[in-house]
Amino acid sequence: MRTLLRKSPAVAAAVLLGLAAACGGEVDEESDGEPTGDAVAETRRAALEVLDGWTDIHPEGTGTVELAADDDGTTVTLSVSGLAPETEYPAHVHDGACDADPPGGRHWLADPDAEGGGEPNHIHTYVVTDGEGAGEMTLDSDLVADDRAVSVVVHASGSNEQLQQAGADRVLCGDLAAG
Ligand SMILES: [Cu+2]
Repeated sequence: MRTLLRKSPAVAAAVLLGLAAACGGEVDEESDGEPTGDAVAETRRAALEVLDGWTDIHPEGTGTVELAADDDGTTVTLSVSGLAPETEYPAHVHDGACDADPPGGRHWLADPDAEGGGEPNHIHTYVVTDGEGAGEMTLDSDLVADDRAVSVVVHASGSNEQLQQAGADRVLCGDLAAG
């Protein structure tokens, strides 16, 4: 008679990863808060705020983003309002804080050492606003956003008058925090 109690390698690996994440959390007290590339179990959120240059153009610009990462990937839920109507805005997970220069730093890369091209290496999406300048989207990425993922940046799309007026293509930024 066959036993149904054998452990699958996938389950064993998931258990090991879970333990590794838990251990990483416990030794965090000794770190100075610098990103380590460790997985983060909790959901992180950010309030998106209008960046310099865009405060006059989109004074009501605001939004929220939620990043839920587990061993299988990351779900990004993005909501914006107060932007231009019926416009597509690219949004990315970034590796710097919103008070960095430029705001949000660079793209978060799943493999920071990878050469360009090939497999997708960063979490990029876009949100399309409705007639009122509001929009929502949800993205499921296979990439696991670790603690090097620091912020989410919403960019202006294409080249237009507003873009030139603002002098920068970064419209909104939010620093990710647990909770
Ligand atoms: Cu970006």
